[in-house]
Amino acid sequence: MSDFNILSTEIRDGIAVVVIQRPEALNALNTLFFDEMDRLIEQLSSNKSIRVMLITGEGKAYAAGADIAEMVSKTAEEGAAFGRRGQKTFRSLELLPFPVIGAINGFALGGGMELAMACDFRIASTKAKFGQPEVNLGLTPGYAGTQRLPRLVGLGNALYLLTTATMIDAQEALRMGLVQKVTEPDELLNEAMKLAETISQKGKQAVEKVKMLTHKAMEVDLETGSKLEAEHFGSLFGDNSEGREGMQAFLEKRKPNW
Ligand code: CO8
Repeated sequence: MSDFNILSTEIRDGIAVVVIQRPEALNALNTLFFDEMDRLIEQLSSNKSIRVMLITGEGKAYAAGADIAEMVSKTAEEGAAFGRRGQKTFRSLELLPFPVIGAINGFALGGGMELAMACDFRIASTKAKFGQPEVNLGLTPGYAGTQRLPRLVGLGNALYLLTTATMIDAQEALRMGLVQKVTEPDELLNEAMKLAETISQKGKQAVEKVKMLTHKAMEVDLETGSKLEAEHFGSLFGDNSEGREGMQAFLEKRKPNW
């Protein structure tokens, strides 16, 4: 993956650690970022050894938004296309079979916060700052921020953040449920790696199914989602199945051999 300019990726024991490296522009998300992220998602989705992905940023930002310099002169059609392009990338990220953890090191603003929200869950450093400042620029979010934010923090919190452009710190983000854990800055990557390692020791198919089913819960009614859960639950049983080995290992007081 050496032909990437903005994204550096290292794969260790099934954990892909991705760092956004454009610190001179606070990791602002430009076309090159989306090109590279699309290619990376394609590569990682076909790599069967990956169990978890982590995304963090270099420097004082996770990502300070879409690249304003690149957006400023766009026409209405170009603006809509730019938004759709980013939405597609973030949706592909969300649809990766394995969990994606956002390790939020600094500013996660606008498109940067939308990237964080497209991760499955988030851990933040005490230096992290979150916000959707688009209305300051006379814009709405364009990468599905208006859609994911209320799902994560509820309608009132979402509208408070979206209409006032208030920037919140990690503790406030924790209180709202936007992030799941807060750490000291120099502990962020260690903590994120620990979570990734914890997940990578579980049944791989079970984790992938849990991810898919839990996302479905946001999209379908209870009955439909429950039916789907029963089918996938059942698919983990039987000879040579992951579930059979996991349950057998419990009964034999040993670690599962997955
Ligand atoms: N785009 C382009 N460049 C940026 C961005 C950005 N989003 N953010 C920071 N930079 C650049 C600055 O221009 C500056 O460059 P230079 O050194 O060449 O002047 C460099 O990064 C460092 O930034 P600052 O000097 O401003 O750093 P400060 O520490 O003083 O301030 C802030 C940090 C508060 C984060 C400040 O940089 C800021 O307010 N940035 C903009 C935040 C913002 O408004 N983000 C939302 C952008 S809009 C968006 O994301 C919409 C997403 C959907 C798009 C859909 C398309 C249709």
